[in-house]
Amino acid sequence: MKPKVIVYKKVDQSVLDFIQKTCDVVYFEKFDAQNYPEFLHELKDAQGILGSGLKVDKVLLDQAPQLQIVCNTSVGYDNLDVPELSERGIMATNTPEVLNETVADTIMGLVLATARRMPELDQRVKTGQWGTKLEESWFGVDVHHKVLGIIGMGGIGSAVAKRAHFGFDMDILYHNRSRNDEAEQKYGATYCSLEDLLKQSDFVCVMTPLTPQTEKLIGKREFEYMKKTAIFINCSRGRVVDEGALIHALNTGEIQAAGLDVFEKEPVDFDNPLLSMTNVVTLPHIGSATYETRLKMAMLAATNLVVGLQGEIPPTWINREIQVR
Ligand code: 8YV
Repeated sequence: MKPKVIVYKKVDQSVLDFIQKTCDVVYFEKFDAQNYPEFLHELKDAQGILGSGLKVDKVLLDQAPQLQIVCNTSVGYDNLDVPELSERGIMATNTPEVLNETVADTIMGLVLATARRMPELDQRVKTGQWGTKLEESWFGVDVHHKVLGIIGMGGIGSAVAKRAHFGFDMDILYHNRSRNDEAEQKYGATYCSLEDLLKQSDFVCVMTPLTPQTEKLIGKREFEYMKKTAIFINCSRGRVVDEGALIHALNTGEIQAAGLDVFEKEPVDFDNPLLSMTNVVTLPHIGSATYETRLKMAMLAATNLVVGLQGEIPPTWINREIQVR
């Protein structure tokens, strides 16, 4: 008998076909509060689940006695209670690496958009404000030859460093749990303390995963350390930053601008003060959201699922140390 799995995120038909070769699939193309009870019902005898964003914790796992594997279609897995999964002998997998270059493109996009004020000026052009003389008050600041501070030099951080070094002649500072020799050698990145990075960088990019150690890593004191001309970029998780402190720093001119793909609460509330600031460029958490990369992520998650349920080693298995169920 084929194992039963739940796919609770829209995936390409090719991904679904691949999973269906070896599994019985219950597919929630649109997963929301309305069909959540149905999902819980199906979970009772499911051996695997695949999707993203779902909080997989003790409460949910109590309703999934047959579960053997949880496959996130994302690199971040702050939605998973990994110790609880490990305790129960359930495999957890994510989709690292395949999205590095795409997220790095998004980050460089935010760097350029904030520095050159592109969305703001786009609006000015479209609303007929472009007079015969270009106002100096519409000028931006250079990106090339500036100092880029990268907090979290993993795969995505390295892909950003590569772009910044070769494409923009930027000097790269980084702070990370451990030294990244490759980034130092290939992109001339210099390791430094968080405080030094914040004090010296023209652009500060946060790329750490959200963990208990990184929650609100960037708060009041960290914004105070930054240059008044600093541009702050966050494409990791909203909760890595104290959003109140960010709003305060922007309001008081402690920093110059921000480019944000992520927020404390998503979708961000329409009355969030960040949305009415012209020096803040916002995106709806689209870091990895290209057709090509999302397909690669879904296929990697599907491979983890299929391989894991066949008793083999999933390629990107998070809790490898466990005794599987
Ligand atoms: C996705 C992400 O937006 O991979 C991550 O951690 O944040 C993004 O790539 C998200 O998880 C939806 O798949």
